[in-house]
Amino acid sequence: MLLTRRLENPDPMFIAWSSYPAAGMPARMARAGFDAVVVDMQHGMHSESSVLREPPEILATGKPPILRIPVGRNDLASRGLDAGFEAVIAPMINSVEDAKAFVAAMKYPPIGERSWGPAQALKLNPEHTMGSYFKSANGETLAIAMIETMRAVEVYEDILALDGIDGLFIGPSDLSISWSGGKTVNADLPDMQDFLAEVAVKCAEAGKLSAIYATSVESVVRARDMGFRMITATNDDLLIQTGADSILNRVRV
Ligand code: 3PY
Ligand code: MG
Repeated sequence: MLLTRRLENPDPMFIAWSSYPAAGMPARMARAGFDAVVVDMQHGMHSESSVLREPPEILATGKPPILRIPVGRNDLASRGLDAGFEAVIAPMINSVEDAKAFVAAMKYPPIGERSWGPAQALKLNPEHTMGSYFKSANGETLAIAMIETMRAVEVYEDILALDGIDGLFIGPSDLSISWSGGKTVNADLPDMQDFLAEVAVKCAEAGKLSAIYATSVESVVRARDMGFRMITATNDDLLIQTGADSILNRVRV
């Protein structure tokens, strides 16, 4: 599948994030050059029906589709894989128990309890028969756990070590709220930076994916230099605003 093949290349992936369920827009961002597109059901405005139509459109651009589910909605994780998403990001994985429940939905036995029925995924990956998809799906579709609270910071190495967890994704805004004891929300909080660099190293040592959400070009560069393999470079909302600002600031006197 596209994502596991792309990850054989050590260059970091700079990905886009889709919040608006506008027909054609996630694929448009993929065509703009990003290495993958995340369709966001946690804070984005996507619904179940808008999300499920995205995998064929994004895959048609040659880029992998990734889904972020709402907190605890592991039913949507396996449904997303059945629809052809190649990875699922689960927010607020705060304990090994949370991670195990996520893995159960994402992986076929013996690792998990994913139920059989990858109807659209099979059609989107014609190289697979039912048998070969069943054999390879656990390795080719990625379960990515978000680390974004102090509870998660305390146990993140145990979550990372769990069979079936393929990578960690840092949510720096939520993490900053928890890190500061609820005093601030600041995705660039200086106190967190050593921890973020440590996560990138631990993931590399474990042979698993390190990923992070970045909110500016500066924070993308910082994450890249820390060694993160997958970095959210922008989202649809920010793309429109930065495009508008760069035009309007030049033409308005
Ligand atoms: C966070 O920064 O908390 C996120 O979840 C990014 O999407
Ligand atoms: Mg978050």
